Amino acid sequence: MAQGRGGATQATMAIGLVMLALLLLNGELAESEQFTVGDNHGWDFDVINWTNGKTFHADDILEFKYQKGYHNVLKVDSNGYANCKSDNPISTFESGDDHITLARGTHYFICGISNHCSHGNMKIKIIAQ
Ligand SMILES: *[C@@H]1O[C@H](CO)[C@@H](O)[C@H](O)[C@H]1NC(C)=O
Ligand SMILES: [Cu+2]
Repeated sequence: MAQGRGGATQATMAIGLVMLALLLLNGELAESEQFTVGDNHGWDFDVINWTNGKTFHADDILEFKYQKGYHNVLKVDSNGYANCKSDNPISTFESGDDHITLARGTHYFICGISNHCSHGNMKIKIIAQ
């Protein structure tokens, strides 16, 4: 009796461990990551290629650090991104230290100040998996 229960418990634990391993392999238990956009340069000119080689996931957090008033962060649609249109953003951030949590999908951010987007490459496209 005691032996039978012990066996069942061990089997349950083994199954549990296998499931845990599968979840870990799948990245399901991975904690959300925080990225400082532009790394040490922050949200600044020529940030456009900062995303190269990075993988983003839903619930990751982007931190945009910049001098308040000198830059801002506009979340725009694909057209706004392609044409650096700052007149109709989805949302506007301008604290100088903005934290944006990514939903799954494609996100576009540009700087809406002067011609920083069109002439300064201050734009990023983020695909959150
Ligand atoms: C970004 O990468 C593209 C393609 O490699 C390159 O042509 C462009 O000059 C880069 N832009 C900046 C600002 O680094
Ligand atoms: Cu700017």
